[in-house]
Amino acid sequence: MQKLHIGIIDIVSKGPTRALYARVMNANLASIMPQVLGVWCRQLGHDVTLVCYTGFENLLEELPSTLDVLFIGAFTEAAHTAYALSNIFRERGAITVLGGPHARCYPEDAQQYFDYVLGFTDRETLLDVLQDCSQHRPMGVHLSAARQPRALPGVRERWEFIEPTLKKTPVLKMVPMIGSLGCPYTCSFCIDADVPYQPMDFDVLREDLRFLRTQFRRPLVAWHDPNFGVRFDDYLDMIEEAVPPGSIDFAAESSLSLLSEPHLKRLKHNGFKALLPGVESWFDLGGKSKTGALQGMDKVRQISAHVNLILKYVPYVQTNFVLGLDCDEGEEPFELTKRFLDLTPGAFPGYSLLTAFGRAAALNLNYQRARRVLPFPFHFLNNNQAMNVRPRNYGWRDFYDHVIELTRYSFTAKAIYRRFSATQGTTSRWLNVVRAVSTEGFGRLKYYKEIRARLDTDRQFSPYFEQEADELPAFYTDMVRRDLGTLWDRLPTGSLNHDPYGYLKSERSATQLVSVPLAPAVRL
Ligand code: B12
Ligand code: SF4
Repeated sequence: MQKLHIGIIDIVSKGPTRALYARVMNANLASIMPQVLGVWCRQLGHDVTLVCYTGFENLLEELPSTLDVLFIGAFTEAAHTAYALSNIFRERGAITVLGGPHARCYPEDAQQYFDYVLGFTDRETLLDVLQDCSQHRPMGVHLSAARQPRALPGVRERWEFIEPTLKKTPVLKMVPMIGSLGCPYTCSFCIDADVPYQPMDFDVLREDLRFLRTQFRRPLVAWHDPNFGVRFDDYLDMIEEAVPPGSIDFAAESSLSLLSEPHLKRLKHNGFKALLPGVESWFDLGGKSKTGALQGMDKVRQISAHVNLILKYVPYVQTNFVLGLDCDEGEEPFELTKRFLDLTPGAFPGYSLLTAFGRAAALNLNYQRARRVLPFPFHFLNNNQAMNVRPRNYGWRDFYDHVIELTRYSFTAKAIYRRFSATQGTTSRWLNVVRAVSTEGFGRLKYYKEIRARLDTDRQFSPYFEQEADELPAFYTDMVRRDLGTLWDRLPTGSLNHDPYGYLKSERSATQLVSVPLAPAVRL
């Protein structure tokens, strides 16, 4: 194969920004797969330029103007940024390829704007693309490996891409690692519910941890595993064999069911500084949090006691909740979350508005069948700027009133102070304060209030939310225009809109699927 000039963009910012928080945090959101592709492409003898787009770069200057192929990794919230970039680089003669969460969730939409759209991607999938390497327009080709790759290049091999990315952030430098793919649990709302669990190569992980200690005085590793610690002892044995206890700081997403007290002791001993367990709901998903059939206030008490126990061992804990689930009704779920905050002042609450990300989960077919999916542009699908599923048990005004009240309660001066006092460690304490007073706490409260006010005052809002009109309120179009900056002019015609029922339409010919209940189960 001839030597190709390959560009890779890892989009972690929807558009240009100057925000201080973005300067500190965005490079820490870098994804693993774009770096993996960079390693594989170089191993195949190609010339690679990788840019992690944090919102501060001029991509047209940083990437060569004569690329043969451009790979873009994007979340759905960055789909329009990716579409505009594809448009620009296609005009310059490049073949464009999209991968990442957006490609997995909305392939049929992305195919209109890319030559290739990739689902699961292994070395062979990459080879197929590079060998074919031709224009597929107007509809791109959708390719996916049969399963997740068995192995991925580790930190040492990805270092040539990790190092320049981390140079972009002045203080906190998180190295992305992954110890497993898939998950043995099958929570029906999750993109990994059908993906078999597989550990990555322990020898590579061990070597990577040792290597990191040669690069930093005290490295900080963010595990990107969907559920870290499923084979708990194997992973902790590996860490203990690799490095002296506590010489590396770790952050991970783990389900509560994995965080028993003996496990917490071992995590503390080995430098785990941040954990992000999912609570999701007080009325469902008990399997994930090991609360079984417990519901309501009983579940609040049990989870609160568990999270307070975690906080004794791990300084930073974020508990994740989904707002607007079908099992929720009335003010009780919101009130229960407030009681949880009272009982667990040290935990930072992460709230997500229920969002159906296209093909992410079979459960989304149920929402589509019930015609409950709204066509909010991808730009707003990041779990907070829009909720694209009409709530089953709430009117929109009522729902936003509850969300506003809960957000306000979570970030009052009193709540911030209580969180500060109940948290150990300077970094954890101040990180909680910064998150509360920046876009995440105060920022979202202001935004939700604006949405709620417009439901009463903006004549375009209510009909759109009630699915009586398709016309996107100008408020949202203006926001995309502002956020995309100069990329707005390069958006392909019609690409602001997508078919929110694309998944259902493509599945219609297949056997009628049975309704998927919101209950987790464990696959052996
Ligand atoms: C780790 C993780 C994070 C980490 C790291 C993010 C990152 N930049 O990688 C953190 C905590 C920072 C994070 C943040 C967010 N996340 Co997140 N996250 C995950 C998680 C748990 C694992 C993803 C992962 O790395 N898997 C391992 C990789 C190797 O596997 P994979 O993702 O399946 O990728 C395969 C293919 O897609 C492909 N591929 C992947 N990338 C690329 C890139 C290219 C160029 C190519 C060709 C191929 C390719 O190859 C891989 C191997 O087959 C998933 C949930 C899950 N269970 O998957 C959610 C998930 C990806 N996150 C999600 C969301 C919504 C977010 C946030 C918007 C949340 C928020 N409100 O802040 C932010 C956005 C951050 C950003 N813009 O970068 C959604 C994405 C939905 C969507 N369609 O956009 C998911 C699916 C969870 C969900 N709600 O269902 N997240
Ligand atoms: S525990 Fe459930 S939500 Fe978490 S990664 Fe596994 S399947 Fe997904």
